[in-house]
Amino acid sequence: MTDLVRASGPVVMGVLNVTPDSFSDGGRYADLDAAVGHGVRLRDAGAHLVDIGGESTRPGAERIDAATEAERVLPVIRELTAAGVAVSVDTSRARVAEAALVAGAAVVNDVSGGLADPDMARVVRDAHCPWVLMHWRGHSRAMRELATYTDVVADVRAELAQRIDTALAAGVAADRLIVDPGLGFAKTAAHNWELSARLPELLDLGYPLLFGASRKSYLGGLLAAADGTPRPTAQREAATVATSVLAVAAGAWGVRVHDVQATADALAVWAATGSPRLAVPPHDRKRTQDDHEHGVRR
Ligand code: PMM
Repeated sequence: MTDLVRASGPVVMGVLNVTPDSFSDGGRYADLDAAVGHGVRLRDAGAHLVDIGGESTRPGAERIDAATEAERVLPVIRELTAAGVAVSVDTSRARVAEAALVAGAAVVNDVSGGLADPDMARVVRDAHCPWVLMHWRGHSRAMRELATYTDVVADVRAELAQRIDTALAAGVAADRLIVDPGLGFAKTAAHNWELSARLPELLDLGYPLLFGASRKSYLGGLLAAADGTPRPTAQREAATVATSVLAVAAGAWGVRVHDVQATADALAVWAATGSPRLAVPPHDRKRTQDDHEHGVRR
């Protein structure tokens, strides 16, 4: 596989959740053939990586054991890699990651950024594979109470810097690391918008940045009906595409999305227009932040 971490163009990661309860595509791909078929379609639609997860990280979700998680993801990883599809495993368990790498996964996508399992750094170091370190403060059941920050961007940046330092101290090579702000993980809608508006401050860490906004509930809240009913998950695609283009234009390395075709098409338009970059002067970033705090939609 070419070196994805150093890829210059935006990387599109397609989501393949093999869980019975994932919030957006829950249960639909639990059957092996259906999951493999969907993974191949994601690749054909333009996904550089298909991200396979066996445990729901939905806020409030119950945990499953490692054996169940492995049973869900390993057959799908084996079949997809045999079909030539590049795969990442979405897990925060070292045991599952290790088995997934043996089964053919090329990347570990760890929503806990190494915090959930102290053995993860060893697994990643020995495999010399890319490791997505997402910003995380606790398992799904607890994350709502953990959404308190002094300045969400500065705090997420500092906590990601700690995760990077821990990984490097464990012997993981710097050029294997990718960071992710972890939208929706111990974050309110206002936190997610502020992180989106101030991505350059996270890019300043000097690592490739993965952005995962696809279909998340803060988009449902933004697009809520007049009576406050959130926009249903399946109707958040245009908003997802907008987040993808804006994140990439701000300098993100990649985006993690459910509808790969829609985002790949939008990124093709962005590339054909000369891959324009957003340049947000600091005073404008501050204004965006203030607007969010006062509920102004820009
Ligand atoms: N979000 C989810 C799961 N895994 N991984 C990364 N790196 N970044 C994310 O934002 C992220 C993730 C939750 O969303 P899903 O249920 O649609 O997979």
